[in-house]
Amino acid sequence: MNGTPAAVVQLIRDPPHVPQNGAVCPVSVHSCQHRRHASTALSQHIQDLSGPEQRLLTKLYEGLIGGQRASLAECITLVETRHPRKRELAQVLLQRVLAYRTQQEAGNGGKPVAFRVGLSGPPGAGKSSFIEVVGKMLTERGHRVSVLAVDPSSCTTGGSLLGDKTRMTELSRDMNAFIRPSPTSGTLGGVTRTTNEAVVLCEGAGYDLVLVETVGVGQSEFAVADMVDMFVLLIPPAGGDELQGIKRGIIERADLVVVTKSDGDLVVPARRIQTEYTSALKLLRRQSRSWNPKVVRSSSYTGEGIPELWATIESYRDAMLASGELQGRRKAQQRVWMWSLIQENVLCHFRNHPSVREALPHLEAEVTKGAISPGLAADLLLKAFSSSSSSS
Ligand SMILES: Nc1nc2c(ncn2[C@@H]2O[C@H](COP(=O)(O)OP(=O)(O)OP(=O)(O)O)[C@@H](O)[C@H]2O)c(=O)[nH]1
Ligand SMILES: [Mg+2]
Repeated sequence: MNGTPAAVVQLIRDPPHVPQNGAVCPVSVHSCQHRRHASTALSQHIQDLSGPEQRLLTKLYEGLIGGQRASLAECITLVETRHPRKRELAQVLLQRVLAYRTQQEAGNGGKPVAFRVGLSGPPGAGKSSFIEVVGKMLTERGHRVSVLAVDPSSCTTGGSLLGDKTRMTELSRDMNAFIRPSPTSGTLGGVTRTTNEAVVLCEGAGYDLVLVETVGVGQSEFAVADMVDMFVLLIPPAGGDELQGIKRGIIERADLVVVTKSDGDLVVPARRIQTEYTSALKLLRRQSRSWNPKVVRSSSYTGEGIPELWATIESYRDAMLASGELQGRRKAQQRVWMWSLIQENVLCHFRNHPSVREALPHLEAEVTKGAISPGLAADLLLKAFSSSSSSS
C-alpha cells in the first residue's frame, strides 16, 4: 500500500455496499453502518481527487453505465495502465462500478446479471471462428456480448490478435458486441488483473454475456478458468501430436469440451475425438455436484451443433444458479483474484527493493556457479528484504 493515499486504503477496507447514485433500498442497522463507512470513505477519497480527475471519473462512469462502447474502451485502457496515479483512479472507478453491479444484482434476487464464459484451446483450434458464430447468434437473440481476447504471447509474437480481428469481422461490426484484445504485459498476474477488471467493466456497461478467449499455452488458461462461471475447452479434430500439448489439468477444469470443425472430412475424426474425451472425462474427478461435464461437436463453417451447444451452456448456467454453486464459485474467485494481486505486487516490491537489488546480481552469480545453494541465496535475499523493510 506504499504510496497509496489513506483514503484509498480506507475505501478498500470498507468497500461501498450501496450505489453512488442515491438509490434507496430497505436496509438493516448493520448495512446502515456499512453505508456510513462506505460513504465516509468515498467522500474522503473524493476530496483526494483533483477537479479534473473527478470530472474524468464521472464522465467515464456515466458513459460506461450508459452502455457507451467508447467509454467502456476508455475505462479498460485506464485499468490497463501502468501509471501509478491512473491505477489509483482506475481502482476508484472499479469500486463505483462494483457498487453499481451489486445494486443490480440485488434487484435480480441476488443473482449475477451477466454470465462469464472462458474459452480456451490449442492455437488454431477454431476459438475465434467459434466466437464469431456464437456471438452473432447471441446478439440476434437480443443479448449484448463482449469478448476479451487474452493472449499472453502477444507481446512477443504480436501477430495473433490481428488474426482475431480478421476472424471476427462481422461480430466486430455488430453494435451489440464489443471485442477487445487484452494486452497482458506477459505475466500471469497481468492476465488476472487486467482481464478480471475488464470483465467487471463489461458487465457494468450492460453486456450480459462476457466471453474470454485465451490460447491454451502456458498458464493463462488456468488464470482464465479462475475468473469465469463456465470454462469451455475447444479441441480440434486433430491427430495425437497436436493434442499432446493439452494439459490434463486443464481438461479437469473444463465444464464443457467442444470438438470443433466437425464438418466435411473432419466429421469422422471429430466423432472419434468426442468418444475419446467422453471416456476420458468419466475418469476425472467431478468438479461440481450439479453438473457433469459434457463433450459436444460443432462446426463454425456450417453452424451445425451451435444452437444445441448454447442450449447446453444455458442448462449448465441454470443448474449452477439453482444450486447456488455459481454464486459460491464467484465468491471463491474474488479471493483467488485478491491473492494473485498480492503475489504480483509483493514480488514486484521484492525485486525493486534497494537491498535486494544490490545483493541480487552477486547471489545469482554464486548460485549459477554452484558456490552457494539456491535455498541459502533465497534466505539471504529474504533476510535483506525483511530486515530493511521493517526498519524503514
Ligand atoms: N473446417 C473448419 N475449419 C475451421 C472451423 N473453424 C475454424 N476453422 C479454421 O481453423 C483455423 C483457425 O481458426 P481460428 O478461429 O483462428 O482459431 P483460433 O483457435 O482462434 O486460433 P488462435 O487464436 O491463433 O489460437 C482457420 O484457418 C479457420 O478457417 C470450422 O468450423 N471448420
Ligand atoms: Mg483466436
